[in-house]
Amino acid sequence: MTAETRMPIAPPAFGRADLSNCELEQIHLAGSIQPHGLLLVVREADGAVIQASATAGALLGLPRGVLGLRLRDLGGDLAARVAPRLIEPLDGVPVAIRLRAGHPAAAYDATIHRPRGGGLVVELEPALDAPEVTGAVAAALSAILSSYATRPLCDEAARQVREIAGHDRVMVYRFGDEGHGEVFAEARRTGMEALLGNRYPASDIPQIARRLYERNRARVVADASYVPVPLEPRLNPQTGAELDMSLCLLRSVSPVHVQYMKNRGVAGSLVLSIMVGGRLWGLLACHHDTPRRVPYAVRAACDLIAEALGTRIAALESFAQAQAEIAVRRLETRMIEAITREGDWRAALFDSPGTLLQPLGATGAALLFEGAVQATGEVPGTAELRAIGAWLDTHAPGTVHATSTLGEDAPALAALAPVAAGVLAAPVSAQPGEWLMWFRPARPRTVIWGGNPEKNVELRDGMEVIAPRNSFAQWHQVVEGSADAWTPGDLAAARLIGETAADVVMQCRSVRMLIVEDQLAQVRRQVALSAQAVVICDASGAVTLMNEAFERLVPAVRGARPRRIEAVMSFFADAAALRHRLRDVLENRHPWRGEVRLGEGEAGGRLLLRADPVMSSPDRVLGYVFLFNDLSDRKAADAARRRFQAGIAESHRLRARQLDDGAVPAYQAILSSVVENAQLAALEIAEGVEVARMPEMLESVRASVARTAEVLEALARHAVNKGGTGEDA
Ligand code: BLA
Repeated sequence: MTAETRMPIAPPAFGRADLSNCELEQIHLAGSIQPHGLLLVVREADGAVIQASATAGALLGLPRGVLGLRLRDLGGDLAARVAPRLIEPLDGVPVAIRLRAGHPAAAYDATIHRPRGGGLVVELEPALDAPEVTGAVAAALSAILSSYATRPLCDEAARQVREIAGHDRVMVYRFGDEGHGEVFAEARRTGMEALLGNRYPASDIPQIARRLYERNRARVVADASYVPVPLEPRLNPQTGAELDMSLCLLRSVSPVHVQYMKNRGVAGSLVLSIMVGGRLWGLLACHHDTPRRVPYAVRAACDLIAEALGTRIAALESFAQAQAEIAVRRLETRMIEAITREGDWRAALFDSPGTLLQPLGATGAALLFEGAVQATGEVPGTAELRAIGAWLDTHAPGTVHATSTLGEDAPALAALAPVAAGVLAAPVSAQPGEWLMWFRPARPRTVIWGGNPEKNVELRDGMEVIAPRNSFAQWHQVVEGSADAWTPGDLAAARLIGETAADVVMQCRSVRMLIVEDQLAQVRRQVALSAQAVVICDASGAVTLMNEAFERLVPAVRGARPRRIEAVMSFFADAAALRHRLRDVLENRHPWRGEVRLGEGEAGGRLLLRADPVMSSPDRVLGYVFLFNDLSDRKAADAARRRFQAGIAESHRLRARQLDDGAVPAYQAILSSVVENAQLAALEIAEGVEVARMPEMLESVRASVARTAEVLEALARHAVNKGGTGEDA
């Protein structure tokens, strides 16, 4: 459970934590110190001590106590040494001063700081002779700088710190993703049991303590069996509140933790924070089997090493990230090349299995894009890949998402664990269902805990009480159904590859848009200039194109520029019936053919309308096409044909009768073939000639037949009048 979900519970005071609230124990309001030193809260206006640890007077040889005394009353050069430092803000790393104090005066290491909430805190620890540390620090720093991998770096740091601090055991304790910790490196006295590799649960170090350790970087417990010395008075008279002891070196530590140390058999500790990128990455924990005070110089030297260690880790992690970035940049170039070469960027990702798998140490990878699925390595089936995509769409839309326990997060997908217990996914577009994903199989593995991680509760007198671990026997836990965790580096690489792919997708789509727009413009020009009258509207009925041929046919639309197809139809007569037809076309997607008449003022012309819905799939309509044919031309042509037929027949009959008179059969045969020829010509004309020109053409043929007949008749008459026979002609 997180601190947030527990917020309604009042945070327990220092030393009053129980199982329900230990995460929130107010450890910075300890109200007490470790007994080997003393703490004074000084009113700066007059230098008077207003709050002090209960034994301060005794330690300084002032049997009546120190409350109300001025700093200058405390003996030695205390006041003189502290005074010059008071011009500093003193709100960060406490300032350390070697000075003398007390009656008789003795040497102390003093640290002064101003806590949040006001006041001046002066802490005194009897001075200890420190070994010369500068040489050791210099050696340690150069060793740290020449390390090129995190583990040997931490081994080296543990060794160097042990050299300087002299504790029996020095561990680099590294925090994992779930807050648990692992002994990542260790230097120990020979003969001691190794703790290297052991894992401890997150609850061993509460979040509130971790936040404190981000500010207070070096902490000492000199003797775990100490009896805390309370501050007197408990509340600061100036603020009326408890003293914020976050930065106090002598702060009494949580009794839960003291018990933990005792359970472990640790009597003295020095713990340093390892900060990487502003976050508590881990701890340098030094344990000693016997009580051990730490001279100021040693603590400072170890603090420096922890600081350098954190910086070096940050550098190495960034280096790993930079390497991933280089690999991804290379991939980007290849994607763009693939577009030019193969017209498809996806080819670059799938041309060899290592391309996608290697940068993330994944065993499988897949791309869901534009409805297609491509995959490499060990991956679930296509339907399952789509199911993962759908799950991501609802649970992590638009973000990089990582899990090493897919089956726990999405129980419906638990069966995929043998190939995909670990999923790392990056979106490649803003479109749902377009993901690049990587997979890792479930890998049963043994986690070695330094004691049963769940045994933080024990029964005392029949009551459940919280208790820090008291069995540190190794406890082996077999973890099943989960994959190796994705590292921040994996996440960074996935994010980069995803972003790169998204860029390429965007670029591709933009290029495609330009090409399609160009093609559209061309087609639009062709349609606009076509002699065939057409109106096109989109699926909603909005007119997207109305060509010139249509405007010539219905000149009234020129000024009106109707925006909807319904409005176009209002230019035709019998609007009510037409609207009914139109609704059937638009709503039921029924094609329709029929005759329409132009409305008033359009000279009553008749048109044949072909209305067709255009479907891209059975349930998706792209729009509608309305083609208009001028029926007045066609009608005129039909009439001309009928006139032609009638005319031909007539001339045939007439002439035939007249020729019969003279009865010259040869003339009759000639006329028959002339008519036959004319009818054939008329057939050709009707098939091949434009409707508009047909009447004219037919008329010319008809006229030609009529003339031929006339000529024939004249000829025949002439022959009869001559009195000769046809045979002679
Ligand atoms: C503090 N617990 C700590 C600290 C460590 C550990 C290193 C920091 C001490 C410091 O910085 O001075 C735990 N120490 C470990 C572990 C190893 C180790 C895991 O050497 C392994 C090798 N502790 C518990 C439980 C609780 C708890 C169950 O085990 C309560 C739920 C509390 N631990 C606890 C508290 C602190 C702490 C409250 C803060 C101590 C303080 O600074 O006041």
